[in-house]
Amino acid sequence: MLIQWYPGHMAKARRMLIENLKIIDVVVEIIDARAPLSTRNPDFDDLFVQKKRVIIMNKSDLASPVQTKRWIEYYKKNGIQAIEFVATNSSRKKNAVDLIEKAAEDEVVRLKQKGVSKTVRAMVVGIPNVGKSTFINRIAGATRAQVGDKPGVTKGKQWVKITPYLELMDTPGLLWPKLEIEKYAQHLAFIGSVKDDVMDVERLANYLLGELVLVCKDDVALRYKKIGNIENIEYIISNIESNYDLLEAVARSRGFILSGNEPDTERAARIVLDEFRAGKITKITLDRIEDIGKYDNVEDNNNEK
Ligand SMILES: Nc1nc2c(ncn2[C@@H]2O[C@H](COP(=O)(O)OP(=O)(O)O)[C@@H](O)[C@H]2O)c(=O)[nH]1
Ligand SMILES: [Mg+2]
Repeated sequence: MLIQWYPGHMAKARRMLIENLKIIDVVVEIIDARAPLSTRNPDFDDLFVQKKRVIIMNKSDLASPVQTKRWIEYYKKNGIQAIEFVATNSSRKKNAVDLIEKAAEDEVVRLKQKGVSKTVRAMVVGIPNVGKSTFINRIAGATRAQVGDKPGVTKGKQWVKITPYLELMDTPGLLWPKLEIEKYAQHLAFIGSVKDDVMDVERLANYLLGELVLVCKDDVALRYKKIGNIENIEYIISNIESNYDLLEAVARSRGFILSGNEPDTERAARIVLDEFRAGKITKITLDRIEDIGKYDNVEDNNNEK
């Protein structure tokens, strides 16, 4: 799957981020709860090793609640506090503010004992489209950060006062995901983090259906009835690269038929992607804890060649 990011933008965004790191106390990492592995930049651990960090599992309205809880426990075991979040919904703002303040608490207390009132400075970081701008707007309570995908757009440093002792940088730090791992690239494409016009949408939607059927066949069959009628579905999924049976079943379920009784798989593909991204098929977490390291090895092998 060919995906083109913009190396020039990436280098610049990374430089900006490292520059800004010097003046901040807490790094707020935003990830997409549907893909906690795929939407994390592999450099996070190295870049932020000296910083207090928290993880916001955003878009948790679209993810499996059980899986999100498991991920939060996993991060906690690794010494990072994380919360589930829905940046498009106002109800949990306080959880995020508490989380960030708590991360800097030791330092605040230490300085207080010296008679210094410390203002905690936090920066939001993440890969494109995870909801960084929406999060900042939600926390700041105004439309300060522009929502949309415009990598490389930079402004002067601005701080938004969240509480008397907490300030948030209004420009998020931008990093890129690890696209060399095919599985991660695919998951990013499923959730809409990669522009569809650089990909074959039919192939993409067909792969997505294969992955969904493996995890939650009943939900998929409930939405696209003819998928429930497919025989040998395991065989079809294990040969997903050489057939479009799942996508054709979606087209027939919706009555998307072309002349000659041909299923309109292109139209079906767009519907599947749109409905999945809107959370209409099911709430699903594509990256699971048991997948940690599973695909990284594949990449290591490639490097040795
Ligand atoms: N369903 C859902 N959509 C969200 C959430 N947060 C952000 N979005 C949407 O995701 C898209 C990308 O958000 P944006 O803030 O521009 O991402 P950024 O590139 O990281 O700054 C927008 O369409 C948002 O409305 C969320 O918690 N749930
Ligand atoms: Mg943004």
